[in-house]
Amino acid sequence: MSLICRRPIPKGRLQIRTSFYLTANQSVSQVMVERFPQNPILTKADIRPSHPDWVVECVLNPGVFRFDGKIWLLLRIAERPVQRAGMVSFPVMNGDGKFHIMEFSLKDSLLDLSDSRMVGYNGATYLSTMSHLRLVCSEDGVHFREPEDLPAQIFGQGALETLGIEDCRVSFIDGAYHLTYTQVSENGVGVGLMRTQDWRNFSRDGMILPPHNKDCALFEEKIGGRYYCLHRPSGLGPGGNFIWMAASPDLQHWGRHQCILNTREKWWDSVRVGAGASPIKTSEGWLEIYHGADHRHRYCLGAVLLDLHDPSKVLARSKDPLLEPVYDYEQSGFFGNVVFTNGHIVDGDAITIYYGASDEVICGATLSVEGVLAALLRGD
Ligand code: MAN
Repeated sequence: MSLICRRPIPKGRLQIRTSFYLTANQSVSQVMVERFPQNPILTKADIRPSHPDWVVECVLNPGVFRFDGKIWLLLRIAERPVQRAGMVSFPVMNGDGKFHIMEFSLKDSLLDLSDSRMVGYNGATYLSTMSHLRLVCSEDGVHFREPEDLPAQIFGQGALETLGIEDCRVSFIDGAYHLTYTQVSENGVGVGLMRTQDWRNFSRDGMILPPHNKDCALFEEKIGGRYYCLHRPSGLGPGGNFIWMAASPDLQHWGRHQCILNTREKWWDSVRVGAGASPIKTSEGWLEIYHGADHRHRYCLGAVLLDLHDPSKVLARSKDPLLEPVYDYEQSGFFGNVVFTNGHIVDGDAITIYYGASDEVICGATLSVEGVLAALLRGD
């Protein structure tokens, strides 16, 4: 049994222990997560809006990959028109790719703005911002810029992306980058797939997991002859916001669905769990960094270890979060108390995660594969 000491309040910006325990024999075990001293590394001030009369409200939740000798982030950029006094407005795309602006008076009693991410109106739910994806690259993984020679912006297209595209995971499979991302429209929220080899030409394969579904992370190799993914369906009635696994012969048609990770009542991941980026293959199993949120919408990151040969078997799961919102930029912003990741780079023992903080800025942190595995196997 372990006695859990609550995490110390951080004093500096450099390095803190985010999981800290005293075990029964009084030895101290911990998983060190080192935030980048430069955090946040990207804010909305760094990003030009895609339309002259729009503002960038959030830059968040990047997919991450290596290409052409550099580290790349596929940022989620959330925008809306400059807000007029007394009004709320947001963009919606028509099926033909043209944007139009919806606007309501703040005095309208049918308006519900209780969640900053959404606009409720007369029973319908819209998003308060529209997201697209934007490429930036870096030599050092800390200082990012838009590429000079590649198209940087990817917008939603068609009837299933009229309210935008979000939170893209980038997986490298069979020589091609596979982008699994959230497609949002008035019809619902589902998972789309795009593929590219050169980041110039994309094939759009459409919706691979229908509403309500998001947080789809592909395994980067076949297991027992099949492709696998983690995904997060949810709906009304029995069930919840749990992580599921599915198998596919071709990455487009998914079946053999199984629920593999539930929420834990009264824990930091009591209300929702969702996969981060592609699982990391280790000698002990597939290591997945996932997000969990509680009833206050406080989002933390934890880890789960899945069997190498049958990844539906959960071998171990974090008790305490690996990363939780403790700094100002993680606690306050567009939607505060959120750390959310869907992208990382693995280099030997080092995992560098890139994460959205407070749904507004982008940060980085490093942790050790061995350190996380040791903590999981100890039962921390
Ligand atoms: C959802 C997603 C994420 C977002 C979190 C926190 O899970 O839409 O994009 O970061 O909520 O708001």
